[in-house]
Amino acid sequence: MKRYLLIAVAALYTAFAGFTGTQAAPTWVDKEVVMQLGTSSNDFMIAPAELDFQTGKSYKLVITNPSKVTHLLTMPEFGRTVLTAKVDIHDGKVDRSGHRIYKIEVQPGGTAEWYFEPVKVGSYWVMCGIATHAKAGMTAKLVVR
Ligand SMILES: [Cu+2]
Repeated sequence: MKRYLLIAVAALYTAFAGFTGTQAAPTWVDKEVVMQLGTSSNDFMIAPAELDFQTGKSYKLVITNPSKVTHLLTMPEFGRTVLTAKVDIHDGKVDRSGHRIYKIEVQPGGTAEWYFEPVKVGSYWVMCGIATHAKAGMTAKLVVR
């Protein structure tokens, strides 16, 4: 029953998302957050290293890549514990199954906008899925309270 409710909510979000452009955040977005993959001087980091979210709030996560190499935001758990409304990719791609998001690739200079609502409290590690980038420092923690 709970599962059906979640799907219904996700469908509702998708319907609303259809009326919005990609520039301004839809009115149902409670908070816009920016996550940066790498830097313009090619440092291997994710900034900020920790992001806090609250259940029941709608987020627009803007993922940028100012570096000169491709990065692949990889989420073993986080992407399947949130309700995703939509993902807009500008130069990159998304690996998803329905509204479960596993990986978001962002090309150099590209951005991705991920609209979601966290529903499960917890701490989730995310990293760059490109070989050696995570070991070089491209990890971050997403905390849902
Ligand atoms: Cu990377």
